Parts: sequence; structure tokens; C-alpha cells
Amino acid sequence: MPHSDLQPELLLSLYRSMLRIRHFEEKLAEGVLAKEVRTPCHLYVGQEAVAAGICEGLTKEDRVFGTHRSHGHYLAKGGDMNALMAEIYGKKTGCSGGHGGSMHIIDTEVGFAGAQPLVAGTIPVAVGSALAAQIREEDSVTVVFFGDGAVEEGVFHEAMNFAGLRKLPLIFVCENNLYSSHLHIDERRAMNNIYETGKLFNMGAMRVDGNDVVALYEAGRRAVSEARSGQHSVIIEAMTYRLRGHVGAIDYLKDQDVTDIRDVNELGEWRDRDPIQRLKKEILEDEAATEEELHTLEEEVLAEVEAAHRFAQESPFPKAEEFAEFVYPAKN
Ligand SMILES: Cc1ncc(C[n+]2csc(CCOP(=O)(O)OP(=O)(O)O)c2C)c(N)n1
Ligand SMILES: [Mg+2]
Repeated sequence: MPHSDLQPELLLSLYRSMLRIRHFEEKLAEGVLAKEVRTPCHLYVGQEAVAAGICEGLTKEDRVFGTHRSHGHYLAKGGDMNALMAEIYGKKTGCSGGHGGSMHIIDTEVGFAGAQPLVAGTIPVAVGSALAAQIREEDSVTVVFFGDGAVEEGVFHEAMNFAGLRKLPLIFVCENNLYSSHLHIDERRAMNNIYETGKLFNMGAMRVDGNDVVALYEAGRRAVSEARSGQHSVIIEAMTYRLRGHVGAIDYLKDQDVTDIRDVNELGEWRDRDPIQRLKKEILEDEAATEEELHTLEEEVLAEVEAAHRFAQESPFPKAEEFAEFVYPAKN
């Protein structure tokens, strides 16, 4: 019995998408630890299935908004890897001209409408994007990714209400990784039931295994079709886990004696649910590809990441006199 009805090409595309994020961030982590990278980095390792699964079902015209932890959203939506690495290295060739760093990334050419560090900050902007699409009778949907911590900001509820009222072509994707910085969700919420918020606002509401990329792809496709047709907005709650720390690059999986406040056993349990290993196993069991084909694919991804790293290292920094560009309006 195959694990999935999806075509092999689609499974391989999801696999490549997750691997690109994983290897990109593992390379980046080396740069962070070596202090080559000076911008704070919130790594997405462990959560790749969410970005990959949801973005696979979007078109270039669909708009995606991210968070402080958005390297994965940017890459999965088709953002240029060289430009992302260069941005995080503070280089002029970066996707934000080297002025933004890890948390201010954007590539409107591919529909990555922007990420920024204020928790819940992009949620109302995404409402505006979806409202504009509705008024202009565009066919696009808007997707906004955010963490479980963002649900504690009042603006989340205001945005949900407005989207629900207007049936905006908007999909709220909450990545519930159980933690907001160092606080567990059980210490912050009376109920661990974020997806049910959708029911209060007359939306579609789904909770999905956030480490199962195929389930996310299927949930995303359904949500997109409902939101695009004007049926209603949708909230998807993806239950997942970040395998690295809140910020920075320490790899608790390699150094099991050191952890943040999280329990080593908890980390171990989630490591065993690694979304990439899980899809790999399914692909092999379903004979959608051979071990050798997957190896070749991974080598290609590693070469792409190495090239992006070289590109970032060799690119120039912006000039000091250019720092105020994009901050103040140009003088006449
Ligand atoms: C408005 C606001 N308050 C506090 C912070 C500090 N802060 C940065 S990330 C973060 C945790 C966010 O948790 P969550 O939304 O679950 O995302 P995750 O880090 O788990 O991906 C906090 C509190 C902030 N950036 N913005
Ligand atoms: Mg969180």
C-alpha cells in the first residue's frame, strides 16, 4: 500500500524543497558559529515540511508573508538562494541589498512579499494584501506564516475577524512548534487549540501533522482552493518542532549534554520525526525513486548551497554612505 497518491515528481519536488532549506541552514549555521554572520539567525531546522508543503501548491502570483524565522518560506516560495545567503552575510547582492539581514527578507518577483521580526507584524499586512486582491478581482491567494506565539497578539484576532467577515482569499498558517522563545505553550494558553480559532470567525480550520509534508501539501491545496474560490479564509495549524535553539546555531542534537530549557528526551522524540527522513523513507518504500537517485539529488542541493556560500563571501558590502537608503525618502 503506497504512502501517498502523489506522483513521484511531486514527491521529489517536496523532498528537494525541504533539503534545500535544511542544507542552506546547516551551511549558514557554520557561518554563525564562526562569527562570519553577524545578524541574529532564527533557524527553521525541523520545520521544513510546513514551508515546503504549503508553498508547493501556490502559484508565483500568490503572495507569501513570513516571520523572524523565514529562510524556509523564502526558499520554498522560489526566492533566490544566492541572494538570501548574501543578505544574511550583509552583502550588497542580498535580496534586501544587505540592509535587512536574516529577518528582513523579500523577493516580490516570486511572490515572497516579505518577512520582518515583530511577532504577528505581517498578519495585518497580509490581510491588506488579500483585501487588495479581492477588490482588484485578482485570482491570487495570500498566505501568512506565523508561530504559536503570534496568536497571543491582539492583532491576530482582529485580522482573523476581518478576514472571516470579508471571506478574504487568505490562509493563516500557524506553525505550532510548542514554544515562544523559551516558554512552552502550556504555560501560555488555557487550551492548546489554535486551529479552533477559525471556527469563531467562520473560516475553514484544519490541524495537520506539521512534520508530514504530504499532509501539508494536501491541506494547503484544499485551503487554496477554498480561499481562491471565495468560499472562506482558512487557518491551518501545523504541529511541529524546531530542532535548534530559538536563535543562534547551537546544534543540541550533536551535543546532547547542552540544551536550552527543553528536555533532551523531547528533542530526541522530535528528531525521530524528522520530516526529511520521513519523506525519504516513504519515497524509497513506494519506489518513487532509488537510493542512488536521492543521493544525486542531495549532491545537487549541496553544490547549490556551496555556490551560494561562495557568492555571499565574494560579494561586496554596501558602502557606509548607502546605509540610509530605503530608510528616508530620497532628497529632491
Ligand atoms: C511584538 C514582539 N514581541 C516580542 C518579540 C520578541 N520575540 C522574538 S521571537 C519571539 C517568540 C515568537 O514565538 P513564535 O511566534 O511561536 O515563533 P517561533 O520563534 O516559535 O518560530 C519573541 C517573543 C518580538 N520580536 N516582537
Ligand atoms: Mg513557536
